[in-house]
Amino acid sequence: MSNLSQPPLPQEPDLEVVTDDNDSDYSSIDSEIPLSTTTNPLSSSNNNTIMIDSLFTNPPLLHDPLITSTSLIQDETVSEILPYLSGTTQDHELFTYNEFGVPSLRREAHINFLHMSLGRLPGRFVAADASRPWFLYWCLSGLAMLGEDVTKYRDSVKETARSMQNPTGGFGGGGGQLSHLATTYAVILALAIVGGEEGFEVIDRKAMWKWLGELKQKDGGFEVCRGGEEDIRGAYCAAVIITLLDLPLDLTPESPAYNPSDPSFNLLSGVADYVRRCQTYEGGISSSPSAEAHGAYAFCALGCLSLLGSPSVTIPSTLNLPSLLSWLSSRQYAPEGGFSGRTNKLVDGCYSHWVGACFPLIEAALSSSSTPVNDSLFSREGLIRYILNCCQDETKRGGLRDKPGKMSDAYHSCYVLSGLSVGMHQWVLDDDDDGKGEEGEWMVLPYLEGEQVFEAGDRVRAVHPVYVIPQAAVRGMKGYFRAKGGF
Ligand code: FPP
Ligand code: K
Ligand code: ZN
Repeated sequence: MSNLSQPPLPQEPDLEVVTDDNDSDYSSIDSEIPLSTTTNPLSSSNNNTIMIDSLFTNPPLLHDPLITSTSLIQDETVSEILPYLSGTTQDHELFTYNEFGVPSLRREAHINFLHMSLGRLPGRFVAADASRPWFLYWCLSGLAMLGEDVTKYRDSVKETARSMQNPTGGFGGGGGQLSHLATTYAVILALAIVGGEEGFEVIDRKAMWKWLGELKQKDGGFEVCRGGEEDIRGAYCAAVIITLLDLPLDLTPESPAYNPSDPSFNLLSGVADYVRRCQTYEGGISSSPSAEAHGAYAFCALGCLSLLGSPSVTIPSTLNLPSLLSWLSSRQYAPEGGFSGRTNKLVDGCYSHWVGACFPLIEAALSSSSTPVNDSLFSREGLIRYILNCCQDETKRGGLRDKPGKMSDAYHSCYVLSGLSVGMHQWVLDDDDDGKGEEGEWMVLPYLEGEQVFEAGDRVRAVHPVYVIPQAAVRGMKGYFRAKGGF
């Protein structure tokens, strides 16, 4: 069935075959899966061989004999994914494979998909869909990572933002909708990505500052909208908004967090304590104290802490770092190579970002000097294999997806590409903490240690490890509002 430009996988494993005594444990795994294709590129004299470590071509060596609906769906997922990882499914012209059995990035197809997804938006017109700001952000961020110039969207983003802003502060999901921290975060990031002072000037910073004060709670956290739930997304989005817009931190008496006997309590006070209370017994982070740990909230926690001060100070002093790192590491599965969002759940391409992007922040937390951590804390090869082999749409449609069998969408396109960028780069924080909650200078390099299983031309552009937009976009917006000063 294989019609690859590269030779097919060997029928017989040419090195050691790893088998398990108890074959019945694999009863639900498709028997067509190749047992082993381990080849060592250095010792291989056979250039007909595709080099894929057996870690990525075999079911897991350890298999819990307890069969549950959870274990069955996990087994099914593995048997569906293994042929993709071996490069034996995508057998048409849309994919070309290298000697590592990794297909190239379908850059043009993904670019077209994201432009199309943006094109379906009615630009300047008010829309009823509350996730419209998210679509703007996902598409623009994805296009930027793929190297596209998105400045042509300046006017439509500006007008869309204008239609979504409320005079009482913040942005709703569409005209007339209640302001929400998540939609406000997405609109501001979209404005930053396309850039341009006219767009920045749409933001009513004074109303934004007042509104954030109304959302701030005494326990340090933020409600996501007035009268809405308080969770760690709120804390991360608020920290992003405050720092990008260079807002003052003072609270006025209208804020539920205002304390006349402690006038120093401000917008960022108590945020770290709130984040601390979200770490669970598993080591991961939950949406709010006493909920289930999930990767999306781990990123919110680490991103938020990285904006409160130097991550080398704020992260270890707030969280149990060894147990968080253990939990994050447990999110990466083999043979899949990708990450799951929580314990006993399936891999999903979007966690390439939510979990993957935690690692540069953990690295920054671990390094007290600007010496890079050269040993990767996760398998970059596994992540890149999962993304390029399993998360690319296999039709003309383009776009990226959760896993084989799922449709591509803008959300997964954005976060799969962001995860790919994490896998391909190394971040170093030049940590010069001035104690004022200002971040140091993040510097990025291509990650060149170990095996490079992808083609050099497939490297995507890096995005800022905390704001998840291009670094130039962060500098542009921060610089503009810092120079402008007050309201
Ligand atoms: C579970 O979905 C997903 C969650 C519990 C969290 C989702 C939150 C985010 C993706 C982002 C939040 C961040 C910001 C900045 C707004 P599921 O049960 O469908 O998936 P699962 O089985 O993989 O857990
Ligand atoms: K999911
Ligand atoms: Zn997903």
